[in-house]
Amino acid sequence: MKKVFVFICIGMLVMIALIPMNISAGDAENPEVEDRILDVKFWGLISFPGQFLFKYADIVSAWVNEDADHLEYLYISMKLRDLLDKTENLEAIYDVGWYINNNRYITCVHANPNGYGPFVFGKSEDDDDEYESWDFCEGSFDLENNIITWEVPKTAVGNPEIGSKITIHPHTHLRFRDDSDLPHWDLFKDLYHNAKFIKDYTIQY
Ligand SMILES: [Ca+2]
Ligand SMILES: [Ca+2]
Repeated sequence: MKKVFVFICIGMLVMIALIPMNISAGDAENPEVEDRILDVKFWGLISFPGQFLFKYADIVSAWVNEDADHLEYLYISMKLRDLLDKTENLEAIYDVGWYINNNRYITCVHANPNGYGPFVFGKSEDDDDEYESWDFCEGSFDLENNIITWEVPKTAVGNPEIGSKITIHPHTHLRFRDDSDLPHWDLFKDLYHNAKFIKDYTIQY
């Protein structure tokens, strides 16, 4: 009886060892940030009816991911209620700010009636809201799933070590088009301050 018990214990240990580890890589089902919906606000402050007009600016969630086949990149993603490749009138600005190793970065892309792009990322050299160093990166507008993704080369953000934490802060802004003569005020915003949760992402590779 004792031998049977030992065999069962060994068998259970082997099974546990064979179960793949549940790595907490971010994706649409397991985002680092889950925002509320219907919360695009005038000046970022005032709620209003007619949110259906601005579904393309309404953040649903955001996450960070890595790909074992492309270890050289960090993938930063933002999901909207209804992403459009062209806006009708306003300039839509999609930003995900992030901290890693006490350095402050942001990924950004604009969409307007001419289309979207380019995908860029910036670094704040003095940890304020201004980003001094900008560079282009690859990115995608997945209209089927309403997801924007930036592919940021790790070499451009200090090659973060395994175990480094990233905190992301997604936000969107709508304003008169950059190529118009109207003032470039941020008329409507969706901010992360009312998110349901914000979790850190841990570098896996
Ligand atoms: Ca939202
Ligand atoms: Ca929000």
